Amino acid sequence: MRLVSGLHPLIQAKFKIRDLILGSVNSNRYANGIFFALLFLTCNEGGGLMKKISASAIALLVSLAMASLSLAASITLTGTVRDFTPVHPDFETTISNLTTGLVQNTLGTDGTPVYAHGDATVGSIHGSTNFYDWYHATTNLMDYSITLNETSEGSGIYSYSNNSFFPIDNQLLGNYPGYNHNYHFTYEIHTDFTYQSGQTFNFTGDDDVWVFINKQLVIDLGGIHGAASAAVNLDTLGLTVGDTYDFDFFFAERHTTQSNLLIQTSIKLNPNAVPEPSTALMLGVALVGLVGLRRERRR
Ligand SMILES: [Ca+2]
Ligand SMILES: [Ca+2]
Repeated sequence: MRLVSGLHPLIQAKFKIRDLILGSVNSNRYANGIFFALLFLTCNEGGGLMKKISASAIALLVSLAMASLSLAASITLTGTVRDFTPVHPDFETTISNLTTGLVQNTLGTDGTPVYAHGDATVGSIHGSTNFYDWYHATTNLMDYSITLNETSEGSGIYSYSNNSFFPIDNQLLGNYPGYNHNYHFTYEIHTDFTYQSGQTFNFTGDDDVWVFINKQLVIDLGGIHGAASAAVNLDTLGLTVGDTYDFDFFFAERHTTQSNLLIQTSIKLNPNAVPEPSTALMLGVALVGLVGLRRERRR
């Protein structure tokens, strides 16, 4: 918290409100917006206006509290799921176990992994033409979002944990006959982040997972395998503190019966989805409170 001596006590109080909200939300743009709206009202109309506590002011404070609650620290990431069946040779095929080096170390120019073994079958991937389908198929696909929640308030550690990651059950090509889930799919997420020293990314899951940071492969868990873990310390990647870098995540569910997806990271990934309706509603209520307060003051 930063308090500047000599400022009107009311403005200092607003700094406190802003810092309180900043400490609990993923993005600071809402908190700063509320803060500067409040500051504008004070400077524009004089501090004397805040001497009386009106019904609108109370409504505003309640709205701010609700908006703050609805902006609990979390990161929602939206990606694309593509559905397949064992008709495709790479799915429900031989269990290869964990196989590194299946894709090239640098992300392809179209932003997807490039199979590293040409027409050869490695890691139960039957050549580059079949692998191309994984993240390029133009049918049987849909958006899907996951939300990483801060493990505890202020920890700066964001987590998503799902030991039954089946995002398209009863959808697209439907469940695998004889099973209660829609197996055999891929999932990709693209976003970016601002690098700060000390950031880490940890993953546990199956089957194939590849993570690229700054277009370089940093997590390499290819193959059809049980849940496997890998971690990367971003301080080892030669990044520049304060610069923004791409983050590209690729997952594939290729074989019954498990599908695990667990992420824990201190990277503040930038949300790539629109705000949840509840968040937008609370911000709207807060703005209505602001307008009401301003009108009341004018009477
Ligand atoms: Ca499927
Ligand atoms: Ca599996």
